[in-house]
Amino acid sequence: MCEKPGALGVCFMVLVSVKQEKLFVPHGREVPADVTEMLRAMRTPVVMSHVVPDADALGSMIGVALAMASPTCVPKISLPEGSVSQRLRFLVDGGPTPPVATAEDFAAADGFVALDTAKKPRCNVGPALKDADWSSGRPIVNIDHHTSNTLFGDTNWVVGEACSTCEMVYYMLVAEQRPIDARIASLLFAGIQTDTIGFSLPTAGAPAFQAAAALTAAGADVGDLGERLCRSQTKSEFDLLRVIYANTRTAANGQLAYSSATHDEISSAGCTAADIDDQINVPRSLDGARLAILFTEGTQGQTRMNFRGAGAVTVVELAGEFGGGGHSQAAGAILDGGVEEAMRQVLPAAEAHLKKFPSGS
Ligand SMILES: [Mn+2]
Repeated sequence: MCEKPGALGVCFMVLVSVKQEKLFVPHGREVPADVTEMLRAMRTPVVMSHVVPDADALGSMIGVALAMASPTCVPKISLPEGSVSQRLRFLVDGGPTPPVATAEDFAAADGFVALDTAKKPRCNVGPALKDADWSSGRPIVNIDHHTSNTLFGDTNWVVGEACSTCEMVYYMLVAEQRPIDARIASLLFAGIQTDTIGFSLPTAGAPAFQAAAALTAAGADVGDLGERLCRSQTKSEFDLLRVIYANTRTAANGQLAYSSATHDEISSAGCTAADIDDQINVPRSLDGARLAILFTEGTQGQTRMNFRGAGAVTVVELAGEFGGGGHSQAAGAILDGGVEEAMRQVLPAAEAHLKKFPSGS
């Protein structure tokens, strides 16, 4: 292409302009001006995500905190002891991560950034602050892609069509012309990769692939992330999966698939509440299942339900019946009591809910 020495300069310019051209924000992913302004005004923010943080929560939280850090802004992250799963620990430890906020940091913060969190009580602020008015009048910027988001921030940027919060954060950094280094690229890629289950959900639209391609070009370590996220089960996670497979049942002619793990089963496997998340994919993967539910008693006396819908079946309304929320086809809720009790309440409601979606839809 560039055999003539004189053509080198031209070639270089073409490459540079192509690179710049690629970095555009697609329609529907524009960050509102008040979000940008509020973030810019913060000097000592605490950046947080949801309880039982997944890769999207951790990636967007650490990514935003790293991107905000400057000589005039010192962000801390909210990550209470024991809240990160064994599998995702590497996202926190695998590179520079802003310091974890102490109680003093919460008190001294001049604002808060909540990522991937649908409602304020789900913010991962730890047991001491959970029921307290931890923001007490200071601004909250709320950035999320859950359709059930309650808009609890002082400014809210919620894009239900975005595949992940990490996708939104990527476009925010592009709009802001903030540099994206390899660490931030890997964190954001991890959220996009996992929230789309390896780019296999309908939420993986062109903006997701565009962001993923640019993050790969910016240094996201796709192979390492794949190895750690998809092919690195610890023995205890593996043992828990064995339980989930063994406990899987079907109802409604196979259209409803569900499984469970009691508190004893979870701790006997060597796992904790923090390790429960994508095991819902076990009942969800059964051929013919249009609605999948996972019941887990990670915290003694509380049963968490993960709901997934396939085809035309949405589940956010079903989760809402039990005080939960989420995305249209991936949602959750928590009930007091053990697994058996939760099943008694939820399974009949799930069968009734399924009837709203004629088979074949
Ligand atoms: Mn998410």
